[in-house]
Amino acid sequence: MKVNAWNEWDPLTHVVVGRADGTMVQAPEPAVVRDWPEYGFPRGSYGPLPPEMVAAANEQLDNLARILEGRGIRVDRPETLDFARAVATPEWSQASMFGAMPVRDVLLTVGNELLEATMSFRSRWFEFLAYRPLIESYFREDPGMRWEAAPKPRLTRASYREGFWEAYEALSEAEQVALVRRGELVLSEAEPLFDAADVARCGKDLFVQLSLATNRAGGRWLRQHFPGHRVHLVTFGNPHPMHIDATWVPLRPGLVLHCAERPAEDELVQYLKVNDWEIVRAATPQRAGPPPLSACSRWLSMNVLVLDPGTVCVEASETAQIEQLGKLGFEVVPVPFWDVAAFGGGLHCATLDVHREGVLEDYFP
Ligand code: ABU
Repeated sequence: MKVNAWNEWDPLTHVVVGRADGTMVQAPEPAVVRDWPEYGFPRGSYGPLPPEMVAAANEQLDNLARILEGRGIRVDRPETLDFARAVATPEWSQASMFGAMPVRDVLLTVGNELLEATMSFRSRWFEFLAYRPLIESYFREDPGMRWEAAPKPRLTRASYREGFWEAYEALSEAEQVALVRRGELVLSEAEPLFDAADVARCGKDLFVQLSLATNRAGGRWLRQHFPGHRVHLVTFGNPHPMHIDATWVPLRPGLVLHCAERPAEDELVQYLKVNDWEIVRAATPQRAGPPPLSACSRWLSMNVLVLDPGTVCVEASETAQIEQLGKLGFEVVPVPFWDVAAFGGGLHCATLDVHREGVLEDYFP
């Protein structure tokens, strides 16, 4: 058993798949208020996702685990916590936590290192505990593994821009995108904050999205932490950026899938082009809007899990995306996963690479 993964596409041999049990619509907090009145959660209310939704999501997560195991990939699962309980640090308290489905948000594998992200939601401060039994076992099994945790954030009022959401929702989309481009969203720069799912790994290059969960200080911390890498802080024309993996998805050396509704910066596009990378506009999703009770967008259609440079798992109902990837030369493994969306994402979000065969390479020489 070894921890090793340098990019998003090398042959996958060991993975963690999340669990839906106990997931909450988290209580309001400075970073986020999950108001979904149109989906049955009245404004200001919060609580556990309905049991029938949990059962349906777990069925699809278990099925993904079986599919991966059937391909000879070792699959581990986290231990869930009582996410309904209130949590506190000496500086704040929060009425509930969130869940243990989107493993990718919390943990980042870079080479032999497993890094626990800071996270930026109070409801997600303790989420790393769901993965600690696994991380401890990897640390025991692999003497070469490096176990790191980014500085635990304070998440006091100073970590958030006062009155951000009211002011932001009153802006036009163009004005919102201008703030996205400047990296001036809900998070202040008081301390480093990042979610692991804002990082796309391409060997020596790490692309880090500034978002509603990741600030410049978080990007700076990552740059200092990985001195052997080129860490690029990037933005996209998305007024609600939250994790890079439904916007900018490296599929194999020389090929990235991009959500054209969320334009990349010219500098990033040029960086890829001078290195002969192809940027492919992702197929239009089958659905017009986001899934019920989900904080994600319909672009979960491109939240794919690459098994090796020729094989990719795609949500089974996303037929246009399946067809496009087939034409790009991939064997596509269709995986029903839409019932998982409300629990924090798609196939990439729900998984964490523990081991991919391969070594550190420079794909942008
Ligand atoms: N957390 C991944 C999905 C984000 C999005 O829908 O853009």
